[in-house]
Amino acid sequence: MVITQSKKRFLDEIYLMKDSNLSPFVVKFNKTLKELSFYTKKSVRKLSDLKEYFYDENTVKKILEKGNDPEIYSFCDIERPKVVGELNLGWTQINPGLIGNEFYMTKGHFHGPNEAEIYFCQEGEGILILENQKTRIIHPMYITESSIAYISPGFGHRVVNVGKLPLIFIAIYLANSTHDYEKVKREGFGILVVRNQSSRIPYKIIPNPKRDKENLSQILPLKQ
Ligand code: M6P
Ligand code: ZN
Repeated sequence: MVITQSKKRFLDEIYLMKDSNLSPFVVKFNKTLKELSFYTKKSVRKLSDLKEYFYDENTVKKILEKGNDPEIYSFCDIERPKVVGELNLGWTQINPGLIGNEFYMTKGHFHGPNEAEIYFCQEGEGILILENQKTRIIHPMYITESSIAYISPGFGHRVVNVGKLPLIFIAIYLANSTHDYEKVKREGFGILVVRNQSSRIPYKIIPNPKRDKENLSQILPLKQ
């Protein structure tokens, strides 16, 4: 059966009219367990899940061949029904570490063209990579405790932990949004965030050599 957009919208509205579907709630971050006090889904991403995402494929291979598979990040989501008007809540912890010269990071993804998101950084230090899907312009943003980032629709996003401690952030996104990983898996983002041993600042941003020349992105200065 084909459900048209207007039928879907109508069904969503019916859903939202039912009070029983909309019980409000408060959730707490449990510092000891390092997770939310309740969630509908918990995911752990290890190096083996991110094989295609780190630049230095040889180092990835060597680490895995030695039988190591470090946890890069984990996240808990409270997933609400996929209807217009509902929001999901995500909590993510990225561990500190490096694969070759590249810092631990999320896979990163693109949502649909009309789907925004908000990230709230609770602790740690990171770079939020935002890439405009149409223009390919890269907007790198420095985030730390209490930073709140608005991710406009159409911007792919990845978080990189450049600190010595875990980086924790909260995400609020549309419950009916879609996550597209294929594009990131294929070509990565336009920049890499790598260790910088010759400066007081321990990281630097470099263009992603895997992007072919025609697809090179314009990189804006880091927004503090
Ligand atoms: C945040 C949100 C989630 C996302 C998660 C991990 O919690 O943006 O939607 O799934 O981070 O990031 P990724 O999906 O890129 O692995
Ligand atoms: Zn997202």
